[in-house]
Amino acid sequence: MCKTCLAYCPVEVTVENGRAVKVVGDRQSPLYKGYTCPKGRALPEAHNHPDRLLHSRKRRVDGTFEPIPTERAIGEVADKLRTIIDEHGPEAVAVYPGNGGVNNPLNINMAMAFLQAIGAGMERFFSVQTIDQPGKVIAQALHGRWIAGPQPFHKAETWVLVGANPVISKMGLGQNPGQVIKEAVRNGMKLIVVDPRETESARHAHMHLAAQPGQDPTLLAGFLHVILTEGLYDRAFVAENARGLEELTEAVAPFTPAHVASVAGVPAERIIEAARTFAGGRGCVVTGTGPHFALHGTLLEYLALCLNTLCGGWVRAGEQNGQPHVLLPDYQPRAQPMAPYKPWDESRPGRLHGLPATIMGGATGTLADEILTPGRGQVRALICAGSNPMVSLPDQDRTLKAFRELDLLVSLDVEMSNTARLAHYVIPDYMGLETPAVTQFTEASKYYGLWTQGFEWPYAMYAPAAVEPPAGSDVIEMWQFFYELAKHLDSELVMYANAAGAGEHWDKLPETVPLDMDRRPTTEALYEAMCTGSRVPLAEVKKHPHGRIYDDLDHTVLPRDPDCDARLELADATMLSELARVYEKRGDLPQPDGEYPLLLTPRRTNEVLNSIGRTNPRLGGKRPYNPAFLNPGDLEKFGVSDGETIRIRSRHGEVVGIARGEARLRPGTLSMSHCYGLNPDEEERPSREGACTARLLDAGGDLDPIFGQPRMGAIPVAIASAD
Ligand SMILES: Nc1nc2c(c(=O)[nH]1)N[C@H]1C(S)=C(S)[C@@H](COP(=O)(O)OP(=O)(O)OC[C@H]3O[C@@H](n4cnc5c(=O)[nH]c(N)nc54)[C@H](O)[C@@H]3O)O[C@H]1N2
Ligand SMILES: Nc1nc2c(c(=O)[nH]1)N[C@H]1C(S)=C(S)[C@@H](COP(=O)(O)OP(=O)(O)OC[C@H]3O[C@@H](n4cnc5c(=O)[nH]c(N)nc54)[C@H](O)[C@@H]3O)O[C@H]1N2
Ligand code: SF4
Ligand SMILES: [Mo]
Repeated sequence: MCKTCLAYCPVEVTVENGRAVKVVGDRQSPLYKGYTCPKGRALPEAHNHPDRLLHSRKRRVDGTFEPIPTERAIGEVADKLRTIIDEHGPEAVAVYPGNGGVNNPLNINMAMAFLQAIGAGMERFFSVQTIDQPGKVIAQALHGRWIAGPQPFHKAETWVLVGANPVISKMGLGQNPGQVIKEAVRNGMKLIVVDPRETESARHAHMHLAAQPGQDPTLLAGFLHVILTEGLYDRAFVAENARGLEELTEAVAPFTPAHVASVAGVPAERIIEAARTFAGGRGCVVTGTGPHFALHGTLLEYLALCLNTLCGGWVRAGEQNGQPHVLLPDYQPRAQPMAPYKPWDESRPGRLHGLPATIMGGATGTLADEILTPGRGQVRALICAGSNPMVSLPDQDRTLKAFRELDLLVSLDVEMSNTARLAHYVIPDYMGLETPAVTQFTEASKYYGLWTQGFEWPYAMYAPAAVEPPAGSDVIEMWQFFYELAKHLDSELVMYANAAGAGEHWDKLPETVPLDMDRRPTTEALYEAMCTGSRVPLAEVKKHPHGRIYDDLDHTVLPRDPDCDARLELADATMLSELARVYEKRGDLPQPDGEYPLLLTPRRTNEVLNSIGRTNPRLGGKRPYNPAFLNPGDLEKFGVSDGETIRIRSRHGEVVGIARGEARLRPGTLSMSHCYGLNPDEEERPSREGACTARLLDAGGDLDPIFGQPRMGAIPVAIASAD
């Protein structure tokens, strides 16, 4: 399987002399039918890259690196950690796992187990999700989770994509998203896309609303207004399964089409038409990273969940489970909610910004401040596990300043990334084709909110490793690194296996598996342990080398349990007061002005995954930089020509980029991909490595009050020719 992203596409690998030389999609896959994206097909070039890290490196005092045997490097890291823990406590140690670890579910699992074992706990687990869409998990907790899952996309009659572009990101739709969308539309689905760009996913849409970036909560409140005032919702479902309808109706009353039109920049008739269209069939409103970055991500997700509850987004009794289990535990889905709960704890305040402890763990947007702020719990050792915070964390200058203060920075990577270049130790990992694969991770990601990943089909697959790491290399699997580190520190690791849930409520509680600390288990054995109690035994899944759809099992949703008194919450007090503020302040978000007339919005590039693939000659090689896309009218307005080098300035920072015209973009928007560029202490070469948009973001500015995500989208910026 290609495990570069959670789509986990099955592939056919041609191996010559022990090296992968060609990768194509597996045509015999019953679900993917041969689909891959360019990143999957470029896996050979990634694995065989001449600059791939094959040995550990240790930083010298002058900043250059010397090779060091991996075992010795781990021993030295452990010694340094012991000194730091003795002096400052385990809270001084943090882990930041990233997308480079997605290829093996044991990686994150073991990173968490390691932090628990040394006593640092989840507050020192800085997950990538808290700078992604943490609002999804928080909103789901506040609204309640529908156990039987959402309507599957391929069966839905209506669908709204709010700032999500699955054709490029594969998020939400992992299997040939372009084709799946085309087919759904051909079968009658009314697809509505809300995006400042007429995206690849919008190409077949029934409606495209190019709303003002960041004003999505207002737009969704407008949809609710229309649906509630026109009585277009499912009364019987709401009466049986939800509460708070009156309060919600009152809260969205001011969001009249006229108000929404004036804030979101979409004509009132189009808002009414979109709301009626969505309510006219069964389907879901789902959200993506774009609007989540504009500070009101939780509210946005909460309003989307309310729309889904009102208009039949959830799977009912007698229908098929929307996200059936195969390698997750056997459980009986019922047409009922998990009760809402509060996912934060004010009685356990964090160190910074008055943020409470949440189920999300550490607030990654504040990681630099956690390093820079003295006191108990100051982070002094950071392990970056398949992550590249030098370009992925908001506020690059602050990240550099913080990382220079660290007593210990370790990077587990496959190349000398922006972050590895600053590390004290760099440890080389296996790559995706060198380890076995199971689809349980993708299945389980459904618990991280609506439209994260998960399978709409009862599908599972196992694949053995296709190749060995290059001969003579000294690599270690990421999970093994944490295991060895724990062993050096005399800590006992306990792994959580087969977790079916998140936060407080679980479909089934995970099994705890204490690891043998004398003899290191194999990856295979741990995969077996992780699938303990799965609906279908892993051994059975292994019999089908192309994967299998288990539609012969019963996935029918049972009726609501008569004893169940849980209800979906339509009127969470925190959310409704945020909504009132959004109304009062017309979006509650700084708007473009004469000085900063454009809004910077994020987007994804098909050839790379964040910073992964930039150095692959077959991917980044074609266009190694991230253009600054602008509407051609804006190019003219600001006197910039297509291809010209420009300075992009926000209230916080500045970068140099290359302007490109894109007619599909809403005027007033500057659309750019992230995770490009070099470090602030390196020479900027915009047409070679691109521009790091993190420099334009302020990690100490506006933060989400619950989980501390800084504003990362809809940022007012100005441009000027660099000449
Ligand atoms: N401005 C801005 N910032 C953003 C975003 C945005 O849209 N705009 N998006 C945010 C989001 S959603 C996310 S998820 C984060 C991403 O944040 P990160 O996960 O920190 O970023 P990546 O570039 O995905 O980092 C992956 C790292 O893993 C390495 N790698 C690749 N393969 C392997 C492997 O097999 N093993 C190991 N050990 N390492 C490997 C790569 O070389 C790279 O250094 O960025 C966030 N930051
Ligand atoms: N090829 C590729 N695939 C990826 C990644 C990658 O880097 N490359 N990254 C992976 C990661 S880490 C993640 S989290 C997922 C993300 O998956 P998605 O969220 O689907 O990511 P995008 O494709 O960037 O889609 C976001 C859309 O939001 C729009 N947008 C920006 N600002 C706003 C706004 O304020 N309002 C609205 N309504 N729209 C807005 C953008 O124009 C863009 O079309 O993708 C994953 N898959
Ligand atoms: S990177 Fe492409 S080929 Fe690989 S899993 Fe994701 S979508 Fe599939
Ligand atoms: Mo992400």
